[in-house]
Amino acid sequence: MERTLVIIKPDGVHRGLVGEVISRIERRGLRLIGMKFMQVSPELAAQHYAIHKGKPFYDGLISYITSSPVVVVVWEGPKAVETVRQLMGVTNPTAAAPGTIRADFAVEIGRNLTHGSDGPENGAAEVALWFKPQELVSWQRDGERWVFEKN
Ligand code: IDP
Ligand code: MG
Repeated sequence: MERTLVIIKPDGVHRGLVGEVISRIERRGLRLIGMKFMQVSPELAAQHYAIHKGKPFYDGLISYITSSPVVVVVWEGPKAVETVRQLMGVTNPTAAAPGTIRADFAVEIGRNLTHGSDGPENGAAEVALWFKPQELVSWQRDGERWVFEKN
């Protein structure tokens, strides 16, 4: 079972889109296993976005993600990473497919509402960075066999 980390970034929180984003992923069928509302420290932001250090948008990205609280959610499913990336749409909202979260609710790449892990290994690493093991819940939903073929 794959895991992916979703962040509803400060713009999503301020704009009242927390429920909308979670609802789209929830209705798709992924299993929720962890969630918290938190202020991101500069240290955590730097670790999370280490791959982007040195890029022109890096400083803006760190101040954006640390500017006010975010909601962080862990989802589990057979193809959790790909499923969330598809629901979010590509990084630049004006290039994202209609019907995706970024296309439906955002206009600028630097205010694109959500983060989703970009690969299964990265998903596992990001979950470990943001959550302690005891903050994640191992459970089975009623009716899960009607969403996951193997569970
Ligand atoms: P992703 O969030 O779709 O995985 P990444 O390339 O990993 O996209 O970039 C991380 C985040 O950095 C983006 O979601 C966006 O908020 C921000 N970002 C990426 N490229 C730009 C840019 O050219 N200008 C401003 N912000 C950017
Ligand atoms: Mg990324």
